[in-house]
Amino acid sequence: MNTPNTGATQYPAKTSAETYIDADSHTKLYQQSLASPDEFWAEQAKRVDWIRTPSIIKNCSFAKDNLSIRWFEDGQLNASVNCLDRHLETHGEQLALIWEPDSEADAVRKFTYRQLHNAVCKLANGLKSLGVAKGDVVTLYMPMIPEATIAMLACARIGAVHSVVFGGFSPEALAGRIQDGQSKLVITADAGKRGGKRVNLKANVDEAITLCQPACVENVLVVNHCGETIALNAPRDIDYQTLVRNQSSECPAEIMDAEDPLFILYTSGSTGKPKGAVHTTGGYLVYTSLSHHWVFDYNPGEIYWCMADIGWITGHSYAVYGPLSNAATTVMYEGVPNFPDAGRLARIIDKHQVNILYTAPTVIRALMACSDEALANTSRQSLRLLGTAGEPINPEAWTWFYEKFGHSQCPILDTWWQTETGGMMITPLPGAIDLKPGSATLPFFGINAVLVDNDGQLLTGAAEGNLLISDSWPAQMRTIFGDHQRFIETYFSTFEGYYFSSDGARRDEDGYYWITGRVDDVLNVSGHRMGTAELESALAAHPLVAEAAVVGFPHSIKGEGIYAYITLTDKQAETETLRTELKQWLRKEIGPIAVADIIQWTDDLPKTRSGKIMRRILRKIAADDFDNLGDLSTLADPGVVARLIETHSNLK
Ligand code: 6R9
Repeated sequence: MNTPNTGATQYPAKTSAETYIDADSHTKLYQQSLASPDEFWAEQAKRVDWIRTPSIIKNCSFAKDNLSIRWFEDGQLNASVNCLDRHLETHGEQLALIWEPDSEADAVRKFTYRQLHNAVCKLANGLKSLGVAKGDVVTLYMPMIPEATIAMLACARIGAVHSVVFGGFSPEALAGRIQDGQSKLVITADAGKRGGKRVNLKANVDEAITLCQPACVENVLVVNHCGETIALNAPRDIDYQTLVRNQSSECPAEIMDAEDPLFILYTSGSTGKPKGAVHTTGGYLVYTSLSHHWVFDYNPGEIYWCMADIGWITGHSYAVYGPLSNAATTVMYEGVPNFPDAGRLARIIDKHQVNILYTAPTVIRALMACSDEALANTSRQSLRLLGTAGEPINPEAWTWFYEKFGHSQCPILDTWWQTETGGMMITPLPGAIDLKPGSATLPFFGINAVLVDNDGQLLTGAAEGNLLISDSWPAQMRTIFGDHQRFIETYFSTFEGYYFSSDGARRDEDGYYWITGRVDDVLNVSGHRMGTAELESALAAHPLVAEAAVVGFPHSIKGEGIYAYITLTDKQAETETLRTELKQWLRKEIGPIAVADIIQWTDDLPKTRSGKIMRRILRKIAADDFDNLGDLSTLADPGVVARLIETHSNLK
């Protein structure tokens, strides 16, 4: 990112309440967290209620031949008890969840901690009555409704492993994830609502199940959310209300070992099918609870809104487990930020008097593009802190968000992390770390970030390189579901002895980190991760496509757009009709988040003599950056580059 490297600016730390930590104690505590991790994490683990307190804290090695990631391993606990039961005595009547519907005309739903506890216990008992037991994988394909949170916590309560699949994924993508996890149960809704439109989730589940061969799904639990009359296919399909109605609102929680899996969440990598990231119970809960507490400086009684969909890691860690373990009052919103107009987000903030907002750069850029409408008739004076995650935030968007949206009163917490890391890794702490627009600032406690060049040489001081982490942290993913070897190869083999994030970063003279983006073939479109390999194989599955190469290109709202170079089996077919058809095809194969912005027909792709596509060249052409194509000498046919540039230029 092209960011002026100005000195850290003293943005106001907060406008009310007490901060938990100041600059001096932050520095001391950070150093202690690296020097004595056992001592530091034993202390932090106390914020969680343990059934058996751990005596072994950290047992980790990043050595490729002896990889071990175990935290609090002799401890026992239950995540749902930590998010619910332990708050009942002191916060039982406090709101845990405020649900804002897609349409402003519909009713808000609210749950106190006691009501949420009851709902979770009823569903947990219902799941048990269906034969769901500890260790079973339950797939959730849900809209953003309270039942999604309830289902996650009900699984956690009985030791079932939830695997949430984003509701925007296609039946094909859902089927792959159900099949990989061998789920016996899918929890869904008749439909979801987004921006006034219906998403027919149940119909997608039906289609996905027919694609799962051999069949693994025994039951489908359906929440009647939209009042659609949908066919329930008995005895497989079960109505949610009917199942929970007569269940007891008490359900003893399963005793889980710290290293028992809590959930699987699929994420895209640069190659192959999506990876099921496995997160375990103890370390994940300690880390998400601690980071939510410190990064958002959460004070009792505040209203906290994380906008992420529960289908993504941000929704897991900072809409569910982090805030609920801290007895926060959370807002959940069903719809999209700019429906029915760009002012919706700010209206929700005023309506529920939101104090802390956690969102994504793509949302900020979309609102900034219609700034007047986004801010009209709202005060947003309740806001105290603003957070972002998911992609680099450009300084223009940062400044608009800070000055206009937050009235220059709220620090912006630009948090860098990944599905794999479970929690925030590089992030400001309000009151303790000064901000620089566009920088995620400094590593969180216990995180030792390092930069290396492509040969693995450590870079010191101000430098730019590959971002690695040199030692384990409690919320780290433990394995790829069903493929531990792939886990080792993906994250611990490129630079031995380190966790490789696949992101690049620059460190400035103050030690601040500026994330430059992925260094692998993963695209980040509106904060959604997509592997180029996945997109390419989906396109190549079309009968007229001979070969497809997909790259990202700079997009003013989405951050990155999808640019596909396609060779057809029949040149005559290079028509606008086919272009439209291929765009629809991609949406159908992957889901509505996969929108090909530009399709360029080409007879040939730039390949090395050994047949590898040189994406570097394709990326530069897509970005109109023709002067820096780099070394072309390894190309089998250097002439292809000029032809690609010519067609690209004619496309515009
Ligand atoms: C939490 C989440 C992870 C990838 C990651 C990086 C990008 C996330 C960022 C950021 C710059 C930030 N990313 N946060 N880039 N600044 N604050 O988004 O997880 O969906 O797994 O994506 O997102 O490239 O590698 P996930």
